[in-house]
Amino acid sequence: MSEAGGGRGFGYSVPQRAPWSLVAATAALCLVSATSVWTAGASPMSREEKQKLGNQVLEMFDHAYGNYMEHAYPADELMPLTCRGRVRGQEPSRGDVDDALGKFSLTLIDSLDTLVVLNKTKEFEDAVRKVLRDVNLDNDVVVSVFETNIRVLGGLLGGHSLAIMLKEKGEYMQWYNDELLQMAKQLGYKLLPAFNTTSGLPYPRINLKFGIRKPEARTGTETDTCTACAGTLILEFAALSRFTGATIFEEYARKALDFLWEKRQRSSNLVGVTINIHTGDWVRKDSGVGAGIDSYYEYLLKAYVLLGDDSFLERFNTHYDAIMRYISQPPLLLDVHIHKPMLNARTWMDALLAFFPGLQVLKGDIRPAIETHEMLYQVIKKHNFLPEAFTTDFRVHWAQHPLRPEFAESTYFLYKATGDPYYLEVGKTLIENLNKYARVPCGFAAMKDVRTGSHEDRMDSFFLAEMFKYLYLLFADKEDVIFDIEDYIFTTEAHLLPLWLSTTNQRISKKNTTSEYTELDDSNFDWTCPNTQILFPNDPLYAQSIREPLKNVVDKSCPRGVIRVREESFRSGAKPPLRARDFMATNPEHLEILKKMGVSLIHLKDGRVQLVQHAIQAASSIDAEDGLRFMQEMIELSSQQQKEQQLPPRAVQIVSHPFFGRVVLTAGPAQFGLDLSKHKETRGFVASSKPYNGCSELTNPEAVMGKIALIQRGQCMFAEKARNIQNAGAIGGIVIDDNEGSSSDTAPLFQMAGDGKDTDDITIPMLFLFSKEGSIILDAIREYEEVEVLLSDKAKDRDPEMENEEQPSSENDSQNQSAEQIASSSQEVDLVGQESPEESSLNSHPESLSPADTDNAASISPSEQNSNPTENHETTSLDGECTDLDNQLQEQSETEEDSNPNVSWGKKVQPIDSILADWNEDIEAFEMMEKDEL
Ligand code: DMJ
Repeated sequence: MSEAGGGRGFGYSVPQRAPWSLVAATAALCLVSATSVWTAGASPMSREEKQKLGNQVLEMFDHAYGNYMEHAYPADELMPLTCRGRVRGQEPSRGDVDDALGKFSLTLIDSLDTLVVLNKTKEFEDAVRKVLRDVNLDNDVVVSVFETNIRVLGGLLGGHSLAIMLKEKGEYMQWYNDELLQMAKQLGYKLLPAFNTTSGLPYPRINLKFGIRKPEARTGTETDTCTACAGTLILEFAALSRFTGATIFEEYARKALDFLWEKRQRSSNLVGVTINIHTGDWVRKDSGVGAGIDSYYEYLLKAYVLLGDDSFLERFNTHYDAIMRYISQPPLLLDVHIHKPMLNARTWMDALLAFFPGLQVLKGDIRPAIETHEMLYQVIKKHNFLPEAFTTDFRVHWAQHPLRPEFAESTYFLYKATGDPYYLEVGKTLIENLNKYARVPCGFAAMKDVRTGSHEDRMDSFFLAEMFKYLYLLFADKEDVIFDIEDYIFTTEAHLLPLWLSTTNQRISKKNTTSEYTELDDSNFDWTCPNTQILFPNDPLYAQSIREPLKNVVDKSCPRGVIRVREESFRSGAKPPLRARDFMATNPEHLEILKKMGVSLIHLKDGRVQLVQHAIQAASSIDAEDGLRFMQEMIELSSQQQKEQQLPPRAVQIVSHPFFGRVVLTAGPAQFGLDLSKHKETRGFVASSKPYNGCSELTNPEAVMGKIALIQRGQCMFAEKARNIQNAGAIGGIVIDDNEGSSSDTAPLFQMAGDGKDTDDITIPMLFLFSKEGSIILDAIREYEEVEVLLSDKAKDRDPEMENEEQPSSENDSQNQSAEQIASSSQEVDLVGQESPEESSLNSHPESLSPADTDNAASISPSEQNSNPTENHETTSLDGECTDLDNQLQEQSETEEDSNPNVSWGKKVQPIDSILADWNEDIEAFEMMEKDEL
C-alpha cells in the first residue's frame, strides 16, 4: 500500500480516530481490497479477455496519437475529419472552447503521462524531447487560465513526475534534468498575473505573452469566472511549489480557495456556478456538481489527499453534506438554487457530472456512486454516448458528445472499489462504441449529434490525456503498468502527481489560510469510506443489489419535470401540485388551480396563450411556490418544445472506401419527398447533376439514373430541383449550399420548404448539406470517383463486409493507408467545428417570455392549448409503467424524508415576502441557465 499525504496511516477498519484520516486512504482502500475479494455477481472476465481489451485500448490510442503526430503536430489539436491540425486564428473561432488552444502543442503535452501509463516509454522519451525542442510558452495568445493549468501545467508536471520516476529506475530518461519542471515553472509565472485581483480569484483568461493589464494583452476586463475555474488550481500549483520550492504558487491557489470557501452560501453550504472576481458576489446562483463547479469539489478532496491539510477535508465534507442533502436525488444529481436549495434549478443534467461517482468512491460513499453511474450507463446504452445534457426523463437536451472521459473515469474507480466485473463489461461497451461510432480514418471524431451519429471535426486533447488512461487501467493488472499507480493522485485532467509531495517543501501551513471552519458533527462523516473488506464479503452482490432496482430507470421513465415534490401533501391525501406537463388550458379544474397559484391566463391576439404569475395574488405562500415551480416548468417545457419542433437533423453517411460509414455529415430534411424518419434509409452512389443547379431538365440523365444526385442550392425552388432529378431517374438528392464556407457548425439547419403547390409527386428523399459538409463529398468524388452514401435519419452501423475489406491483412497498415488517403483527399476541405445549432437554439427563449419586474411569464402556442404539451414524446406510450415509476419516486421521496427530517418540505416553505424578494433572481438564474455553455 502506498503512503499518502501527511504521512497518515491507512486503516482497513471502521475509523476510531478522526474520520477524515481514513478518507485519504479511500482510493487505495477501495481500489485494492475489493478486487481481490469479489466472488459473485456478473461473470468474471478472464485474464485473456482483459488483456485483449487492454490491447485494443493501446491500438486505439496509437490511432488517435499517431494521427495527431502525423497530421496535426505541432498544432494544438487534430481535426480528425479533415485530417489536419487546428491552429488558432486559422480556423473560424469557436468561442470559449478555443481558449484551451495556446499554440503550445496542447495534445502532445496532455498526452505525456498517458504514454508512460500505457507502457510506451520509448514514445514518451521522444515526446519529451519534442516538447523541449518545439514548445513555446510565450505566444501572443489569450488562453483560459483554468484549461492551461489543468492541461498544460498539469501535463508538464505529470510528465516530469513520471520522467523522474523512470530516471530513477535507471533505464529510460537518463539524460533528463528537470527540463519539463523548468517549463512548468515558466508557465506558472506566466499565469500568476491572473491572480492580481482584490479577491485573489484569478481572471479567467490571460495572454501568455503580455499577461493581463497591458493593452496588447486583450484581456483583463472580465468580471466573472466560474467556480471550477478559480477552484481547480491547488493540485498543480502546490505540486509546482513543492517540486521547485517556490511557495508562491501554492499560496495563490490557496488564497483563491479560501475566498471561495468564505463566499459559500452560509445556510445551504453550496456555491454558485459563476462568481464576480472583484466583489465576490455570486453571478449565477444555481448549483450542481457538473459544469462550472465540478472540479472545485474534486480539488478540495484531492488537495487533502495530496497535501494532508485537514482544512480541505473539512470544507469538502461540509460541501458534500450539502450536495447529498439537496443536489443528490438518487440516481439523479440535479442543480438547485443556493439560497433555496429545495428548489431545483433545472430539469436536465450535464455530462460533466459523470465524474462525480468517481469522486464519491474516493470519498468512500459507494452506494450513490453505483446508483448514479448505473443511471448514466443506461443513458449511454440508449444514445451510445452521454449527450452533453439530458433531461430528468433521459431525453437528449444537448446532443453533442466531445468524447468526454468522465464516465470512463467513474467506471474505473467503481471497478477498483467493488471489483465487480460488471464494470469491465461497461468499459468494453465504451470501447466498442468509440470504435463503432467515433472512429474515423484519421483519429476519433467528436459526436455532433448522438442521435444521428454525425461528427464534428474535433478531437479534444483530454481524450488522450484521460480516456485512454482510465480505459487502459480498467483492464490492466498491476504488472501491466511499469510503476505503482497508487503512489500517485489523478488531477482533474488525469495527470499524475506523486503522493510523496505531501511531505516535501511543506512551507505553506494551514495558518496561512484565512477561513474559519464550522464544527462538524459526526453525521458529516456518515459517508466516509466503507471498509470494502467488510462490505463485500458479507454481500458479494452488493453493487448488483444497488443497481437492480434501477435497471430500467431510463427505458421506463416518462417525461417529467422537476422531481422533488411536496411529500407531506401526498401523505395527507391532498392532490399533488399541478405539473406543467399535465396542464390543459381547457380544463376548468386546472384554471382554478392556476388562479390559486396566482397565475393568470391571457389569450393573445395571435391565438397563443400567455401565462403570467403574480406571486402576491396566490392563495398562500405554498401556492405561490407551486406557481413558481409551475412557471419554471412551463418555461422549460415551452423552450424544449420549441427545440423539438425545430427539425431533427438527418445524416449523410459516406459508406464507400475508405470511409466505410465512418464519416457522417449533418443534413437538413425537406418538407416534401420521402420522409427518412418513417422509411428505410436510401443508399446509392452520388453523381453531380447537369446543370449543377438542377433548375432545368437534366442534360446528363444517364449519369444520375439510379444514383443520388448532387445539386447546388439557388436559382429555383428546392421542389423544382427535386422534380428535375427525379425525372432523370435519381433515387435521391443532396442539395449543397452555394454559400461558400457555410457549415452546420455555424448555421442553424432548416427544412427545405416546398413550392407552395402540391408536392406529393416528389417521392425521392431530399437532404440539404451546408457548403463545408458538401465539400467533403465533392472532394471524395474528385479523389475516388465512386462515392456511395447512405441517406437516413440516423447514422447506421458500419458495414461489416466493408470493415473486413478495409483490413485485409495488417490492421495498422490499412488504417494508416486510409488516413493518408483521407488526408490527401481533403486537403482543400475546410470543415470547422463551431458552436452547434443545439447550443444556439438554447439562446432562443420562448418568444413571449417577458419577465417584467416581479412577473413571471411564459407562453404556449395554440396547438398546445388543448393537449398535454408532452404528448408527442416518445415515452408517453409507457403510461402504465409511468404510474409505477411515479409511485416508486413518490415512495422514494417519502422514505428519504422519513430518514432525513431535514428534507421535509414543511421546513422549506418560505414566507411570501421572501419569495417575492427572490423573484427576479429566479428569472435571472433561469435565463442564465438557458445561456449556459459547457
Ligand atoms: C477535462 O478537461 C477535465 O476533466 C475537466 O475538469 C473537465 N472536463 C474535461 C473533459 O470533459
